Amino acid sequence: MDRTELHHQVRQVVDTTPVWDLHTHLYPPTFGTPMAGGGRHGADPRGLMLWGIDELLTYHYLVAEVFRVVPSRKLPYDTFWKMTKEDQADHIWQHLFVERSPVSEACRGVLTTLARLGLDPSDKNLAGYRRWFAEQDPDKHIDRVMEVSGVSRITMTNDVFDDNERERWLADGRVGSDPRFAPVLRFDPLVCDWPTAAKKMSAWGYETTEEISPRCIAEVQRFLGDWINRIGALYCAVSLPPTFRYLGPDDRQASSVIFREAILPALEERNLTMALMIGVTRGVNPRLTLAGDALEKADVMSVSRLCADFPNNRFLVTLLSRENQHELAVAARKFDNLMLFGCWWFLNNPSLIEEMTRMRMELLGLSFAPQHSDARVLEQIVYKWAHSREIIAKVLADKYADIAATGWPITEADMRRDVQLLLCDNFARFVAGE
Ligand code: FIX
Ligand code: ZN
Repeated sequence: MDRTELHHQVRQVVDTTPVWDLHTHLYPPTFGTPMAGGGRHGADPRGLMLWGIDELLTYHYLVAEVFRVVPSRKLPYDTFWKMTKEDQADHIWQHLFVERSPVSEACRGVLTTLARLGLDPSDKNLAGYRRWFAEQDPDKHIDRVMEVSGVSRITMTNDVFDDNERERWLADGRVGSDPRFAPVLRFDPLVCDWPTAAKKMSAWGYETTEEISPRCIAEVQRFLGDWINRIGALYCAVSLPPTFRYLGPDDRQASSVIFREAILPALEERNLTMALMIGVTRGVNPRLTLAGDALEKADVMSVSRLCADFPNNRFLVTLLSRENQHELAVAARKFDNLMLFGCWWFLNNPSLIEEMTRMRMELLGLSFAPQHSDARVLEQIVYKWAHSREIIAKVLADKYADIAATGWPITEADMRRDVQLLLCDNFARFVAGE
């Protein structure tokens, strides 16, 4: 088989293997949706299920990009935020798609998504797209979008410190029972801002105080147990700043004490994985809200120390800075309780996905989870997976060609087995503790 044929065959296998999307910010309609659509769910302005053309266009990646071309000295941040969602979407469409070519990855993503949903991306008028989305029943639309993107399961991010989300779980625990969506317990303030977390938990009936006493630790464990059970968490997750350090057994920083004495023992007891997403500097430009976060390099040695000091815990790890990726891949060679995942956020660009996937495969073989979508708007899974599948297939085909050149045979069954590991089973088996 020549390289072109091999590439074609790998592409076919990658395109037809269902993905378990292991980190998203998506929700089923039970969490409410601001745009009702043609189905049985009424509009809920604070609803968490985001979908449709206006949400796609006002994705925070595109908000950051539109302020590059219409700066805040022309359209002040406050004025933009006071506009309706439709007006914001019109503004972004006009300036990023109509007045210049939409070549950035986030812009291209909107076009791929429209095209794969069967819409005509050359239609420069938003009215037609709006009509089409408004006719969709959100529940059935999820099935269609999952089918088009080849995603078999979506993993949520369920932030227990977000009142909007928390209250929905407390009102009716069945909000999370849609089998298409796996719940994940997220609790950043517990590690990043202990005083605030302690105050909130105490208001919710847990005996937590700013000073971390043994009683406090027991109460954090009770809190975690209650919420893990309530939502049926698949794993737990935090996003941490680049300044995060774990210095070992004598480290008295609040974040380290909470990890060492409360979180990790609670997760070990329940055989649950801890996901660490490290490197985000929140609110570098707070006037951009969600779009105002940036990144810096993280400390890989802290990840290694956690893996070494807690051999009975499992860590899913992704880092935000490109500069950290080589060190992290080497760390994963040292610890079997460390699973690398995804090309996170600012790394989710074709050039960087290719570089990272190639390097990871060279250092780790097939033992990593190459991508997650991080989608915030349902239909984004279409483009995020279409674009990443293309790159994963390209890298894998090159690697197969290299080993085939030695005389090692590669069958289609081998390809299917390998791609299944990359797109689903490495993650599934890791969180299952297999
Ligand atoms: O902390 C996170 O999970 C981040 O992925 C998000 O909060 C971030 O805003 C995002 O959407 C990145 O893609
Ligand atoms: Zn995320």
